[in-house]
Amino acid sequence: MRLVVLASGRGSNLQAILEANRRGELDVDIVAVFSDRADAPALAIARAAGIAADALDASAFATRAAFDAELLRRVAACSPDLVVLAGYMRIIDPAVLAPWVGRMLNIHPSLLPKYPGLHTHRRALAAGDHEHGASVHFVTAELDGGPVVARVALPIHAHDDAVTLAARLLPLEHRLYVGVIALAGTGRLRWREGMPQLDGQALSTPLVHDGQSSFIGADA
Ligand code: NHR
Ligand code: GAR
Repeated sequence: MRLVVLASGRGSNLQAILEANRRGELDVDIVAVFSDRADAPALAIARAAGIAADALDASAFATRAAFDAELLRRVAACSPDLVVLAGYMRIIDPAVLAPWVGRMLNIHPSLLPKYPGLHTHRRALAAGDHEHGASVHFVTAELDGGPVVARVALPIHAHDDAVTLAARLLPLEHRLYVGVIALAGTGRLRWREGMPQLDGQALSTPLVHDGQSSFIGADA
């Protein structure tokens, strides 16, 4: 499976994907990494791994849609089977996105449908939630609103702040994303008729990841 990764920042999810691939937990061909930020550490991580890495400067485009069209033109030139958003921070224009629906995943740091958008850790704490987590979903026009494939949850501790919570969640995110990409890479997870399918059955309830190495329940 040919994979393209889009990332805006630190790149720890990208790094986790690369390491899982090296360990053989994944068997994907990471063909390119693109960013909307030339200074994204994710680009350096990609280059250090010998992966083509490029940034596009949004200020050089007249409109958001023009930027997205050029970005996805370049992505398309890599012929990916799957595009993975890994800390990608720019909303993609729905019309430009349309042909990619079903071939693009995102990891979002909340238990969707709770807290789409930004500042999820802060919002979960402010709401007094006892549980937080991350979700992997197919990217659709609706921001963080596409079908959720899988989630991982963790308890919120009394003394947590946004920093401690994000730090405890991050390694779980990495394992969740690797787990979902593995399902896609082996062909078990597919997009059929506007819905995710697992092993040929509509995935009507998200899978639950144990935060270690496997999915619980849902037979995956
Ligand atoms: N694009 C579409 N069409 N649909 C989705 O579900 C998307 C998407 C692009 C990115 C990731 C998402 C997340 O996991 C994602 C999902 C950026 C913003 C945002 O508000 C919100 C959600 C996500 C990514 N971005 C601001 C913008 O104007 C910029 C914020 C910033 O640079 O700090 O694009 O959270
Ligand atoms: C991750 O926590 C990811 O869930 C979140 O940003 C971090 C990226 O870290 N994504 C979003 O907030 C998307 N808007 P990374 O760059 O180290 O992978």
